[in-house]
Amino acid sequence: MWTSLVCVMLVTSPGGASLPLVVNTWPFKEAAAAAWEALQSGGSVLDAVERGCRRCELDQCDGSVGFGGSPDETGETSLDALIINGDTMEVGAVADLRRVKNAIGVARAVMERTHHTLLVGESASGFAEDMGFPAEDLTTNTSKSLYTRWLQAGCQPNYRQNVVPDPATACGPYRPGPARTPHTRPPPTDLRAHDTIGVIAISGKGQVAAGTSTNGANHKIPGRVGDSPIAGAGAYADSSAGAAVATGDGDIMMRFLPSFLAVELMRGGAEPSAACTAAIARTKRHYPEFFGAVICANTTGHYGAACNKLPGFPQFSYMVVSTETRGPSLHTVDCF
Ligand code: SD4
Repeated sequence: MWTSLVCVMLVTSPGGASLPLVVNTWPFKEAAAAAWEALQSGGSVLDAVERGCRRCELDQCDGSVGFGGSPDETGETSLDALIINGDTMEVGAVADLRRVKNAIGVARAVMERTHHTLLVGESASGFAEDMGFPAEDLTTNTSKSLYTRWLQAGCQPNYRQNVVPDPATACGPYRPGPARTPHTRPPPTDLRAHDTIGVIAISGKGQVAAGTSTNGANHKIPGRVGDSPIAGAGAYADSSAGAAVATGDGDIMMRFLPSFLAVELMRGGAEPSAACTAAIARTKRHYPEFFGAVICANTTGHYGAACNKLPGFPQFSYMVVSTETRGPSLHTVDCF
């Protein structure tokens, strides 16, 4: 990932104000460029969000987006994605999508070709195929070898607790264990396994859209859905305020709707950096060691980000594109 960044301008100062604007999570420069190009060629903010997320799905950004990453307990990759139109408050999302690579495209089809908001699992795949998305195997040599190594390591790490056999040492199948004790084991900490693409696009007229795409958490239990396809959790957008997108440990973050919270704070007048900080602080109050970051932008073109400081995660990087940046620019924020 880092080798692709050598040509990227590094900016550490807080965000200026310029519209149109694209902001996305992590140093995913090609995604930023794709979203910006969509806007520059006359596309809508939804097109920009879709193109940015799609770029990462095709590039398999960090192995955390698109096919061939984050195999579940059975070795299969499944995808979560969401798109939200901040003008109309229409939302489309898919979760636990299987055998279809273009998760953000399917999310947009849910938004534009149904009256629903979220489709999941095999039925979402069936919908996608009906809408013309090809069914393909999402497994790659990389995901196969990740899965094989996990099996050889006794299925470690995993997301089970209070079951037998002891999930800290053994593979399943698991049965319910003795009386439930909350948080008996810490969740797996694999910072590299959490690099969801989240894109915010704001037009020159202040139209706002946001979206996400991810293959979720490595070695998740089949059926697990993260924060990314949940409106208000993984992303939120409202053209009367702004947008926010989240990345990190979705099992924790989705409990606090950080993207919704940040947008509501911006609506109340908070600067984007302050809104993001408050969203992280809310989660941190309950889970001081959660892994996560939020990026925020408002309708005047200001932007910012915040992240929870952990060993190995002192700073968070994100991309910004506007007419002022002369191409995708890499920004960093110190976590707190
Ligand atoms: C999830 N939040 O499924 C996603 C994963 C991620 O950056 O990386 N987000 O929990």
